[in-house]
Amino acid sequence: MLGVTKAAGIATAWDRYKAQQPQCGFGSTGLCCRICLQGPCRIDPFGNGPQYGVCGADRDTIVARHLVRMMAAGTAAHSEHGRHIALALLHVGEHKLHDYAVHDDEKLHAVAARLGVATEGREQSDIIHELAEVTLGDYQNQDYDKPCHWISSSLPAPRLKKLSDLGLLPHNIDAMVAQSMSRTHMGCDAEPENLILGGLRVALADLNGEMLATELSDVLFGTPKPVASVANLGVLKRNAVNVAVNGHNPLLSEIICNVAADLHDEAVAAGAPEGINIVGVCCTGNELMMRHGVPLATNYLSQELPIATGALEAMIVDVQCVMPSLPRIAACFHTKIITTDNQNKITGATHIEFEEERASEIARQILRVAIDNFKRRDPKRIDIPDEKQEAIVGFSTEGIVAALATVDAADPLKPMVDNIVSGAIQGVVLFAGCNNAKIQQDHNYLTMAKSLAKRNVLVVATGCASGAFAKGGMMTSAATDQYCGEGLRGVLTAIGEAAGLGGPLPPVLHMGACVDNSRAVALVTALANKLGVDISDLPVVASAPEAMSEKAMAIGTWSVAIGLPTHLGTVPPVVGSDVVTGLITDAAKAQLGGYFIVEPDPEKAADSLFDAIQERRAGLGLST
Ligand code: XCC
Ligand code: SF4
Repeated sequence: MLGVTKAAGIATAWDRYKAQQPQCGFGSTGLCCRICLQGPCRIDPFGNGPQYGVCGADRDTIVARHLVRMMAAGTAAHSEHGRHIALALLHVGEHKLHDYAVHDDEKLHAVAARLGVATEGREQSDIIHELAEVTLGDYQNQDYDKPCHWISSSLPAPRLKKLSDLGLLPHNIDAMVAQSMSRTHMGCDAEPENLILGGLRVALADLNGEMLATELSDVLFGTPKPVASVANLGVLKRNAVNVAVNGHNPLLSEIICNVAADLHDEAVAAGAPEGINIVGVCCTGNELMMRHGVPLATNYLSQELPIATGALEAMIVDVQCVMPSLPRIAACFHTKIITTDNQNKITGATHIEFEEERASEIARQILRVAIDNFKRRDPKRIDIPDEKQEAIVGFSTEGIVAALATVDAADPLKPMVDNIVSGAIQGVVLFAGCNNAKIQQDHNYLTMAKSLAKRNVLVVATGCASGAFAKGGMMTSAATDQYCGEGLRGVLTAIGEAAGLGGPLPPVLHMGACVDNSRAVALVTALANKLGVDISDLPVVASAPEAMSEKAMAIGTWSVAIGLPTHLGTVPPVVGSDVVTGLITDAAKAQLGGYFIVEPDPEKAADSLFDAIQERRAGLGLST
């Protein structure tokens, strides 16, 4: 597709990245401060020029403050998404929303029990109402010593104790975001260590927000279980009205899927014999792919390219990671970009405000814009690449446990634990995070996962990592035979057969969108509890080899806080301060067990993660 855009003289993210070179060295190292109007102040990294900003802030303060602000922004993003879902649940409980209902009563009961909401003999609407109120309490509690409900009912006891002893358990998501902004205001917290502790606390609030967003979405829309899907641009159809959903929040996209079938005849009447074809982009795409097998067109970095096929009638966007360039690209084709959230508009897009109270009606209105747009297609410009990759997806924690239960119904986690102990599975790596224009799209993911799978490391993935692996053919049974070491292949084959998947489990398990990193936490928590150890003892590591967003900084930081060695393949803006770099690596390891590993080279990064897994295995007295 880049050939198409190039021939048409259309600039994409890659062209804009090139035009940005060379990028500013002060910004890259974190040594530029724009926090007050006396700035911007820059610290000379080589020690020759100025070493203090106008106010006297030094390199360590400046780097730490900006890092904390990134974490706060990431936390705000996930937690707003979570609040949106929690409010929807509250309103379902109040019988105000007629287009939504509980789709997973079992999950509702499980979550309610965990959070201390009584269920015995109660109406479902009462349970969800109280569950929503308890959840919203995590945005409202003013007692600093009372930690948020979700996190404190979800992590293993030794980890909670450690975080509590260090004063890191968040009490209120909104307050944590506000405090992060407040302490990093000009003339406030200047001590790098104290700032980073604040950063850890806000990042743990991010985890709390992710947990509630994920699990309440499961209550409303169903908990994912393994399902077959397809990925890459070939999922667009010449003979259908193609509609892409892009962003993160499933509240709208779920309804779009529900009503698409109702409008089938209208699409046919408009000239599209195959009706409406919904495809996903980024994490909205992951949400629909996980729950319903909806095809995924692409992940973050190539989100402009579905437009260049000339066959996309509309791209409906909600929040986060939506490129503001989309309407400019769309103007060169017939595609309509439709924004739907009043806090997330883009110049040049059509805005159709989404309201949960009128969800189906608005979803139909939006789809009719797409149907009506079908006639504006230019048949001569249609160019859909013949690239399509099958993928088995939908491995929520419950989905994984259910697959394991086919091997041992009485004790589902036992086969996994036994295989980790025997060394057939050396460990587990969670791939999360984004694409980044600084890296060839998906390259680090595929390189690292292949390298680790060969060494018998089980891979789970979320967010744009999932998109990379789905497109890259790592979510098929065939990939297990092709890429896994003998031990891992044996285990995945046995489970796949027992679970009736018709072949081995794939080497990479799709756990969902970026908010669904909380699913991976649930999985490692279950493993830690089963073994009676802390998360920091497990041979489990995390990696964001193509990290880009502020959300990825928040996720990476809580991953460190819960005890995981966490790799970043892009260099965060911290290298201007040895003190801050030391805090998030060596000091974090000593205090929390988790720490950052920054390594742009994917082969070397895979080696470092494998070493970290071996260190953990040795710590547990397991064979290495
Ligand atoms: Fe965004 Fe979730 Fe990153 Fe992808 S992975 S670029 S945050 S869409 Ni979460
Ligand atoms: Fe400069 Fe200090 Fe203002 Fe930052 S806060 S811009 S270092 S004067």
